[in-house]
Amino acid sequence: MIGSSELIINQDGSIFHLHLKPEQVANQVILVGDPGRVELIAGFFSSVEMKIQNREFVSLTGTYNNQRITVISTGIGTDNIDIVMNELDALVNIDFTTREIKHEKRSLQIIRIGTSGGLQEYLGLNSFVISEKAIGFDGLLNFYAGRNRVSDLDFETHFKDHVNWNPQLTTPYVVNCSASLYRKISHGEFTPGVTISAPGFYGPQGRVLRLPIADPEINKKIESFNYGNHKITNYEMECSAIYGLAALMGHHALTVCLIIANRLSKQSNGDYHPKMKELIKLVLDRLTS
Ligand code: R1P
Repeated sequence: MIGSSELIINQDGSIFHLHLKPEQVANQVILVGDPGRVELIAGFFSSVEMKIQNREFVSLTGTYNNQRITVISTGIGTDNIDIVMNELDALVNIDFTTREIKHEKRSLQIIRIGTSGGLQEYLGLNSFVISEKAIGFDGLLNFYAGRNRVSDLDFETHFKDHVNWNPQLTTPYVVNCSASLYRKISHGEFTPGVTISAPGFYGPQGRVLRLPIADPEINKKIESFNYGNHKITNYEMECSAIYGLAALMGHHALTVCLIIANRLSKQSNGDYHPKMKELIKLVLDRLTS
């Protein structure tokens, strides 16, 4: 039995942060960083059965193409992903009455639709990237047993050697998307890539405003890195933890991002919402086809 300090259930039967109840979670889940993006997605739904908000976590379950989908905003960062993934998994795989892990596990299909900064010249503004792999600069997965089972250790070693990884930083981990979700979503419009999830927006992604960063050459080294035919394509802040925790928990996960800034050309697209709507529609159609 899992104690009430470890799995906190609110008085109404909902889980601590998300405020969701078990029956409110669909098998298909879309995660977004920005709480405002939840309504943008719901705008495509034929019906909405529930919406709930606590802190930055806005959750909504509705129907698209006759299929039930839950949309959740995670806010920014892998620390929030730890909460969202663990609570989602608890909602479907732990019995809230007995507080025991269920024998029969439910496996969710989880797609993150995010925004991101491009790290290759060929990845222009407004392009759609699909993350085949994610490199976690954030360190979250290092806290979990089984981390080495789901991380590509050879890729890790090559990457650390290539960039001369600073040992004062947490070791990066390298995790994969779900092959079945990738096959379902990734054709035509998407550029496949490797995504770095950083534990910050400025220094951890090599941005300098007033503070110099520890390794001013880091983005150049990242840009020139190859592993087989893989190149690192983009920075964002959540994908690594979603892939890593999904792999450990037995869920399927995929991240697609709209490139709203290119770090090499130093350009950004302030008005990315029309393109984001296009990406959302594309993902909803392919997910439910
Ligand atoms: C930073 O501005 C935020 O935008 C990106 C990053 O991953 C981070 O969460 O994604 P979202 O647009 O999904 O929030």
